[in-house]
Amino acid sequence: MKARVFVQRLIFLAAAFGIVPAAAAASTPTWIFSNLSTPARETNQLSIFVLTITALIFLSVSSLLVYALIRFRAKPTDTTEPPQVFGSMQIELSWTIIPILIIAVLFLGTARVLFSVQDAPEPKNALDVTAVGHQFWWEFHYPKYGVVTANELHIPLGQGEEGRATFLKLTSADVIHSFWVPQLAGKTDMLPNRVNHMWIDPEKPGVYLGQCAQFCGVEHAKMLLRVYVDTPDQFASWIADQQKKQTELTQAEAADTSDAINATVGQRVFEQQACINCHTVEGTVANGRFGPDLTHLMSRTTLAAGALANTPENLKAWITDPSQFKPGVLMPAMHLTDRQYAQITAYLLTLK
Ligand code: HEC
Ligand SMILES: [Cu+2]
Repeated sequence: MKARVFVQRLIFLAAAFGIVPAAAAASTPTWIFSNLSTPARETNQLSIFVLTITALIFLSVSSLLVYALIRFRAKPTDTTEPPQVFGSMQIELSWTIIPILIIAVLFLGTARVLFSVQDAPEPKNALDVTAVGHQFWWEFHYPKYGVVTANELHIPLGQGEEGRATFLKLTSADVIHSFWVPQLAGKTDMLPNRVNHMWIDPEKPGVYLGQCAQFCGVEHAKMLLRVYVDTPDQFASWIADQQKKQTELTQAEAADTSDAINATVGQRVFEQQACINCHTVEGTVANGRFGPDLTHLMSRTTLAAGALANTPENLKAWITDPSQFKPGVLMPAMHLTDRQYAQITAYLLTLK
């Protein structure tokens, strides 16, 4: 074999066994072996433990195999079959007992982590959040604060003196989704008519990226998830902002028929369309529940579950024809005029 072919095959093997993808993934924010929360850390330690044991088994079996292949290979001088061995109590006992012991160790180690993560008592000061999966976006409720938001979850720092863990109830409004933010915890499915639980206690403020981890339809790949871990002060002010309601149109404004492109006219146009049957803007007549809550749309950095950045141009393009960004999305193009879209956009931009 020529050296080049050999090197090519080596590279192919490395790629196939995940070395190259793993090296590339190690630098991304969704790398599963970097963990910044207790459940993720415990799961990670367990997986390293299991990997070590299985790697040792692999190494000893493969080196014994290679040794036997070389040591006992047929020699040109061999004319008869080597001696045949039938049945050996010692060998059979050892290859039964050793694997049982190994399995017992793996089982006990796994059960310990499983129970310590699953049965962790909820601290008194914990934050409760209910997360609902939708095709193809996330809804978040903060029952104690009366706050509802979408796609970008804000939670407080989980560790340290003022740390507050977040306890999540997970469910789905339609099909099965799965909540997965690798640096914070393992994935947990969101099932219709069932509530699953998980908790996270992030140790560093910042943005953590996640993704729906259960194929849920055509736009599954664009069901991205952002978790903002705030300092206690940031979190308190975020909650205070989210609790604010938007203003209703006065009777005069609602009766106004001007065609200007501004927020007031935009609100009137928005409220005359089916938008309000699917979206809520707290404090106004818009109270639809099928799509994301838009009350504080401008507090989010992305639109449509991370599909695009939340800029005025993107916002207008999105409401004009959502399927250009997410083909198969459950929000229809409303076939309004360009002026109407500009008016609605002017209104949406005020939803701070
Ligand atoms: C049939 C229900 C329906 C109607 C009508 C509808 N939408 Fe939507 N809308 C949705 C759904 C569902 C999504 C989530 C799409 C996704 O991310 O997959 C959405 C997403 C959005 C978003 C992005 C929200 C976010 O948090 O990122 C905006 C903005 C929006 N819609 C505005 C509008 C406006 C303005 C109208 C009226 C012109 C409208 N929608 C009409 C269902 C609807
Ligand atoms: Cu999903």
